[in-house]
Amino acid sequence: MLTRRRALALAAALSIAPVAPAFAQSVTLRSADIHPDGYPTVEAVKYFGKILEEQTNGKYKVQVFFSGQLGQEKDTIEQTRFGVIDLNRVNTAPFNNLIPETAVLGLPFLFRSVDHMYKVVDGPLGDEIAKAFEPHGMIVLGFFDSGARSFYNSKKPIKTLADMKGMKIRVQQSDLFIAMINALGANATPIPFGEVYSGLQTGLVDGAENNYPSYESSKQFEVAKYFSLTEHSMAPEVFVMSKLAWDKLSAADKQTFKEAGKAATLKMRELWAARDQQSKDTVIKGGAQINEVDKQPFIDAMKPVYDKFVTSEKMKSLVDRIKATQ
Ligand code: GTR
Repeated sequence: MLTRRRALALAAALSIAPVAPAFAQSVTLRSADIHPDGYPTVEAVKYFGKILEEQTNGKYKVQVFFSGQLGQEKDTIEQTRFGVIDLNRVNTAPFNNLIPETAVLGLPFLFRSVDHMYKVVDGPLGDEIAKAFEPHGMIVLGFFDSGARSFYNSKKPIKTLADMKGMKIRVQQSDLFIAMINALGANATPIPFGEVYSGLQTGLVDGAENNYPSYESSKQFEVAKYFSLTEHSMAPEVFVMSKLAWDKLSAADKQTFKEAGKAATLKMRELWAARDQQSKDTVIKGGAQINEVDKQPFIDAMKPVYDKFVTSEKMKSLVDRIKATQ
C-alpha cells in the first residue's frame, strides 16, 4: 500500500507537488444536447466552456453530452431542474406547458423576421421571459437562434391549407404546437426528436416540422422529401443552467457565467447562419424538394391558437409588446 509518507517521499524524489493546492480544484459541469457533435448549439456550449475555463483559471469546465446521451429534451429538462444536470441546451417549445411565458416565443407567425426575434429576446422582453424560468429551477444564459420551422412530409408538397388536411404531423411535446397543427386541419402526434426518423420511416407519422439544420442532421430528409416553406414558428433555442448549480456560484462567478453565456449566444448565431445554408445545400443534394407556400391562409387559420393561448393580461401584453418591437 502506498502510505502518505511514501507518497510524499516519492513525490519529493520526482520533485512534483504531492497534493494539488485546493484552489486549483476544478468543477466539470455537465451539459445536455440532443444534437450531434459539430451542430451549432453543441459548438456554442463548448465555446461557453472554453471561455469559462479561461476566465476562471480552470476552476470551471464544461462537458457537453451531445446526441441525446443524457436523454430526450423532456427528461433532461427535469434533470436540470433537480440539479442532476448542470446545463442544458433545449428548444423553448418543451418548456411551453411548464412556463406559459415561453409559449409567446413560439406563437405562429408572430415574429416578422429573425432580426425581430433577436430584438425581442435580447431586450427587456427577453429578460422578462428569462425571469419566468427561475421559479422553475432554471437560469437562462442565452437565447440561441433556431431559424424558422417549416413542414416536411413523405407524401406530397404542401402548397395550400387543404394539403394539410388529415396529415399526421409529429410535433414537440408542447400543447401550443399541438394546437397549431390541429388548427391547420392536420393531426398532431407529439414524439421525442430522437424517434422522428423512425416514425417517418414506418409511417407512424406522415410528416414533421423543423428548420433545415435539424432536418438535415437527423437525416429526416431521407424519409420525408417534401419540404414546404411555411415558416410558421421561430421558437428559439434556450441555454439554461440549473438553479441549484447557479446558487453555489460566487457573485463574481455568476457574472462570468452570464458574460460567457452572452459570448456563446453570439457565437451560436454566427455558426447558425453558416450551417443553415450548408444544410439547405445538403438536403437538396440528398433529394429534398423545397416549395414556397402562400402563407396568408395559414396565418388566418391560426386565430384559434391565439384565442386559446393569449388569454391572460400578461400574455396579451407580451404579444402586444413583441408586435410593437421594431
Ligand atoms: C430542433 C431543436 C431541438 C428540438 C427539435 C425538435 O430545431 O433544435 O432542440 O426541439 O427541434 O423538434 O424536437
